[in-house]
Amino acid sequence: MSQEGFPFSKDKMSVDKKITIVASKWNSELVQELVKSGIAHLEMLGITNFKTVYVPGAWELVHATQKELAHADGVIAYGVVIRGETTHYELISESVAQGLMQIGIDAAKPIAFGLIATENLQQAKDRVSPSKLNKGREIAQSLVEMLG
Ligand code: RBF
Repeated sequence: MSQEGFPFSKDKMSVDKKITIVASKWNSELVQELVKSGIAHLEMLGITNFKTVYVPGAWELVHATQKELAHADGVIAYGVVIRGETTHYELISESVAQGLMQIGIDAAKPIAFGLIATENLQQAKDRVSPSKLNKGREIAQSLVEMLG
């Protein structure tokens, strides 16, 4: 398998931007790993102007992100969707992806897309784990780079 992720850069990084982390409570143990890794990364970079808000599920990430972008410079949206036996997986993951992209375009502000959508629980665990793919950190870094 090819190496996932991208090389991190601190070029033109601003530490004074206002950031909101929006996280869902579905699959909360996994989402909490994303939140913890994201916060640890922001703090490591010296960023302190952030807060975290929680919503019930991934579907609600869209509305909450829109609300937060009214006053924040950027949003990190974290959630986990694991494929089940219904079509809800596709419905939720695709709708949330499109919703977040549209909101970011309309607001002309960056949103880091942290919806982990996987086939099974093990894949989700590997992606959120700080000792494995550590997507929470990578997604936080994406927002920081886009804020400039
Ligand atoms: N929310 C998630 O964040 N992850 C999921 O895997 C997830 N699966 C769902 C499966 C079904 C069948 C339903 C009805 C909801 C699911 N949700 C999930 C919750 C959804 O994001 C939202 O909170 C609720 O539909 C209420 O609007």
